[in-house]
This record gives sequence, C-alpha cells and structure tokens, in this order.
Amino acid sequence: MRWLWRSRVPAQLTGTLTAALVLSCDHTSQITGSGGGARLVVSPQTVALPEHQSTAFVAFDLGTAGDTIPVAVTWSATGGTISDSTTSQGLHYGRYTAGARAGRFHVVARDSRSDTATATVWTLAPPPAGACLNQAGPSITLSGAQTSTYDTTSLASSTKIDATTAQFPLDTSVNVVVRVGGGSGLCWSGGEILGQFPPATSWSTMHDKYGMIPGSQSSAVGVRIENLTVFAYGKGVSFDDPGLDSGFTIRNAHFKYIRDDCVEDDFFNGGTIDSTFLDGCYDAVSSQEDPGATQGVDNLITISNSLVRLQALDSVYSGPVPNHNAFWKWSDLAPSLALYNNVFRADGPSEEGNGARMYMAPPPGKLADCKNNVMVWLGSGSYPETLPTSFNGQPCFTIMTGAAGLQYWNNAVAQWQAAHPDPLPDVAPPIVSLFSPGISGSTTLTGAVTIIATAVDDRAVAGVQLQLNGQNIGAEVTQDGVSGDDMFGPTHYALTWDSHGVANGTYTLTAIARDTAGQTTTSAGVTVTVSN
Ligand SMILES: [Ca+2]
Repeated sequence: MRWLWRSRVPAQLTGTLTAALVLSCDHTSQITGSGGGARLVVSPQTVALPEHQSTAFVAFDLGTAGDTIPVAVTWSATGGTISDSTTSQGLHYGRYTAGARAGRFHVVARDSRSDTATATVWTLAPPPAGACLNQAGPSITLSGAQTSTYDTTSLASSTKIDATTAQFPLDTSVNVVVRVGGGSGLCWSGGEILGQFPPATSWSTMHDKYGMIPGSQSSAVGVRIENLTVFAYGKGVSFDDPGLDSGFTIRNAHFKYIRDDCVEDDFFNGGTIDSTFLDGCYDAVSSQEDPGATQGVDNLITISNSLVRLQALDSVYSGPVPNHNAFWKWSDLAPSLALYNNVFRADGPSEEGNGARMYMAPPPGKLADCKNNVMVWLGSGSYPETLPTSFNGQPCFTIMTGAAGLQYWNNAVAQWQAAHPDPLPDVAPPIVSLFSPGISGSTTLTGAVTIIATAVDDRAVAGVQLQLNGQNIGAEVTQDGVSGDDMFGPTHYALTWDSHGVANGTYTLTAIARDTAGQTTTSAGVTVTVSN
C-alpha cells in the first residue's frame, strides 16, 4: 500500500506514523466511524511509558487517497491526563501524562463526526531497584547441600530468603523443589536446583517437575526471584495462581535445559524477566490458561536484557524427535509483552504452530513495546514467522543468521556469564541418555555406524565415552553439535564407529558423560546386536 501525503509530516513522527499507518491497514478494529470516507486515526496505537511520564499522540482524518484531512478533535484518557496541544496541517496533537498507577489504559480521540480512534497506553511501574536481599524484612538463610524440599506458604511479607550457597540435588521422585508464599514482597536470592532426570525422561514425567513455584494457594504478590539456577526440570519457575503472583520479578537467573516451560505464567500475571539466561527451553515463556485462569489482557510481561534459547529435546509432547516448541506459548487472554535489549536464539522452527498457540514472533496484538532485540536464527531458510523490525519508529528486532549470528550469540553468552559468575562448587554430575540407538534408529549395528548420546551438565560437559559391555569403543567425544535442531545439534554427542571392531553378538551399549569437575554419569543401557 502506498500512502500519499498532502501535508508534510514532522520528521520526528514519520517513523511512528508510518508504523501506525501500516498497522491501521491490518488492525482497524480500534477505529470506529461512519465509514465510506475519511476515517480518524490516532498514532501511535500502542505506547508504553513510566508512571508520571508524558508522550505525544497525534490524530488526523485519513482520506481515501491516503491523505490527511484537517479535523477538530477532542481527547479523553484513562489512567492519566491528556491535554490538547496544537493543530498543524491536519495533524491534531495531544499530550498524555501517565498517572501513578501501572496498568493498561486508553487514549480516545473523537472528531466532529463523532468518529473515534483509540490508542492503548501501558503505564510502567518502576522496576525494583537493587538486590532484593537488601530490602527491609525478616531474613532466612539456607546454606549448603539441601536434602529435602523447601516448602512454606506462611512467610511474612517482605521475607528475604538468602539461598546464596544452597544447592538442591534432590531425588527424582520430588515434583516441586521450592515453594514460597505467605506474604507480599518476598525475596528469594541465589541457590541451585539441580535436576538429575536423563534426557530420555518422558515429557509427561518432566511436565510435572518444577524448580520453583511461588505462591501456590498463598500470596506471593510482588515476589522477587534473583540469582537462582534451575537445571533440567520441567519448569524453571511457575506462577500458578491468578493474582497471587502478580508483579513478579525474575532477575539474574539461569534456567538450563528446561523440558517444558522455562517460565510458566498460565494464570496471566504481569511481571518482569530481567538479565536472565533462559538457556535451552522447550517453550520459553508460557501464558496459556489453566482452568481457573482469568483475563490477563490488562497485564504486562516485560522481558529485558536477557538471553533466550530454544533447545530441541529428545522427549517431547508431540512430533518427531528431537524438537522444540516456541518462544511464546500464548493465549488471547494472556498479558502483553514489552521486549527490550534481549537476544533470542532458535535453531529451527517450532514443532507446533499458531494453531497450538505457539508463536516464534510476539503473538498478534500482544506487543506493548519493543526496542533493540536480536533474533539469532540458525535454522534453514527464512525465519518462520514475521518479526517486527520496528515499533513506534524504534528498532524492535534485528535478525542475525549463520556464522555471524552464532558468533553474536556466543559473545552474548560470554558477556552474561562474565557478569554472573557462579561462586558455588559443581556438585551435580551430568545427565545422559542414548539417543541413537535408544530413542531413534536401529539397535542392529552393521558396518560403520553413528552412535549419538545426549548429555547436558549444569555447568559444562567435558566429554562422552561410549562403551559396549563396559569396554570403550572409540575415543571420548568432547564436542557436541554447534548448532541445529536435529540429532547432530547442541547436547548431542556423535561417534562414528566401525562395528567390525567386535564380534557379532548382543551387547549392552552405554554412554558415560563427564563434566568439567570430573563427575561422571553412566546412561541406562541399550541392548544392541552387532551383525556384520
Ligand atoms: Ca556438573
């Protein structure tokens, strides 16, 4: 569509107006009027701004030829005030000042024909300042190796749980490692929740394994979760109560190899994820209603300064393995998103599509604000969905691909790790399973075969040694796949081996994974037949 302008548009608004006009071609639902001729437009259509801050809106009638037609406009607003400022060459300006309450509000322009156009204003609460351990309130300290769950829903408001040295390598029978609740303004800082579930563990088992559930039938309004590591659980953190988990913050956290949702927000609470590394998720953030969930369209989730990577898993909800789903698992009833300064990485498309409400781009109509995000796309072809390149005239997503994209991601990870040193000893051995044979591929080995094991560590895998009946075959494999979503991608260690090296017969194949601290784990055995 080509727009013709009778009036000169001020340079500072050109980007905003262009974005708004493009949007208005696709999303006219916010604009009502008599139809048939000019229609009233307000721009920008969606804006986010801090409490008490001001921003400009502009309204004009848009002619059928794409021209602007001078029009008198009256403004009204919720959540703040709007004052009529100037009219120039058909562009009618209003200045909106946000109030002291965070939330979703509206600005309405009405012209002399009683046509109206509505814009959405997201008023942002100031992010929590400083480390939450510095807040005033009662203090609890958890130290060293933890041998049981931490489960309390009776904490006083503003309680600080200092888990800086706590490590939870709990038995795989445990479903929820940490629950905290009871009051508002709780603070959890530090600690490691270390799963020991082999990669072959079924998705249905992993689905019910939670690192942390704040609230859980008790209040955790405004909970702050900082410096937490969760490795190899089904969920990193799950907010599971409508309203009781509102206003959450996850900051400086590291969730690695998460087998379902890295962050689950299926009751549509608003919150912030900041400076956090979601390091291999089946789904990155889920906001898809559970029974009992209420409307979340007035809530906002802000993701900022974070790294988010999807990881193809060996045990999945559906489809051929390995695969992953999407960055956003999102309901129409879910919150909107503000995305600032994040780096995302996907090595392939989502297994499930938009029909399953899996979105590789911000879900339709859910972007409240966006600036300076990078999508590292290491799959084949073009990115599977359309990412917005700009939002209100500012850069929103830049796509990087190939070697340059991988380098950009690796640099971002190195920077995050340098800024988030891990002071604790590595106490968790790796998790390891055989993938092929095991989950995929023939158990009859003939001639040269490629054997693939999947190994992941809370820190780093040093190598994987394959064995037949306890005897090494081949050298230790020290490098997993660099990129890709198939069985040769990250976490997958492949050995090509000539099966003529042993006599025909039946053997037990195992894989021994070793982490950089020297701890080892031997996989479950797979019975194979060598037949040459
Ligand atoms: Ca380890």
